[in-house]
Amino acid sequence: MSTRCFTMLKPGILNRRLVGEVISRLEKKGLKLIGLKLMNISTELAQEHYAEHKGKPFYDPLVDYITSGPVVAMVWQGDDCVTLVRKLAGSTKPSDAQPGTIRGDFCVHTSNNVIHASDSDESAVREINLFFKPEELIDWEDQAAIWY
Ligand code: 3AN
Repeated sequence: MSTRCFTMLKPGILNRRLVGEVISRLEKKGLKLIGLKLMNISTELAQEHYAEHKGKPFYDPLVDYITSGPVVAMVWQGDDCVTLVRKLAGSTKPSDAQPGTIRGDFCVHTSNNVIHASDSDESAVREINLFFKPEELIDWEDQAAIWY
């Protein structure tokens, strides 16, 4: 079933000029990009996005990190999209992330693990609504859909 995943490239990806590399991995997998924007996140939005982690020791540093520079916010769509994006992203802890995954290849510290991906279809809906207006999403007709 076609589902959506909110995905965010954190500031470290921009600092290190890896935006194209990471988008390319998601695109080549066969997922469909239906929303994309470069944005500065307000502290309020960052806190809301990570509300489930409020009170944990890494919460404030995490909010500081993702508001430290622009992020690339995206919505990807496809069959089992959340599962596929999270597989490509790799484990939360970079030392557990397999080589070949985004976190396995591009980061060392859990606190700066370079990419966010929704962890369920329900989270995806919540996060997409936080970051995108409905008119910012374009569910374009996929002429190559037979491949995906
Ligand atoms: P994921 O992003 O893989 O779904 P979550 O939801 O547990 O993982 O954590 C959200 C974010 O919080 C992670 N991407 C990471 O940046 C940060 N984080 C999680 N656990 C830790 C930790 N133990 N120490 C530092 N930062 C953490």
